Amino acid sequence: MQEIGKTEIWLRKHCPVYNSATKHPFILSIRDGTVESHSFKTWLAQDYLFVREFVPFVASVLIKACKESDVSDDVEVILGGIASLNDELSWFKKEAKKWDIQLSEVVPQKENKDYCRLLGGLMSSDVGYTVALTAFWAIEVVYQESFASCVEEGSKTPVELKETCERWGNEGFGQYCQSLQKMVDRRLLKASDEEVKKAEVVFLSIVEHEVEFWNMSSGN
Ligand code: HMH
Repeated sequence: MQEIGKTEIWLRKHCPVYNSATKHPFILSIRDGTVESHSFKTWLAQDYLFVREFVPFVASVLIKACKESDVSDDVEVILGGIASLNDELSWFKKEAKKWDIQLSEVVPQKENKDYCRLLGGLMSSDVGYTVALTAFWAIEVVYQESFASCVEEGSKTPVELKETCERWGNEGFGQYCQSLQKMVDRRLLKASDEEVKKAEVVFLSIVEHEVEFWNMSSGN
């Protein structure tokens, strides 16, 4: 029998807040086909700005992995993540054109700025690899699980939003998130109690910021 990892324990323990991120009204409205186009456009524009800030954060995780990780696979997984972010930024530009959004004119909203400030803090060299990696996994897995629910059988996602949902909801992205989760669990096994506690706090904080981020789009 496989032993259950710390991340799985957190997901169970913090199930209500985690579900409020992955089953947020905005996501549910995509899934049931009732989403308003202005909501989707708000999300798209704000997420483009977020992803631009996310790139240096992931780069900082890569640097920590190069310095601290004794497993070379970690570096490869994170580098793969950076490579797909390059593609993702091009995709955002293409998608913005489709929706008539002028990306150069988009102003970050408060929730977005707050989230990017959290990322900025996690880039500090005072934050260890395990904690930074935990944040990285949490950021990716919320999107993966949210959008996967919009492409699963029975979902009524509008056809023009399918490609967006597939970006994060596809199986490959799911496997990538599982790799990240295994990396986190492996690090947590060797971490001090204090470090494990810090990682859990950061996990929760990320999930809460994800809820706020979706709130921007559903106008809550
Ligand atoms: C707010 N969280 C947010 N945006 C994203 N693009 C992701 C997670 C996944 O990369």
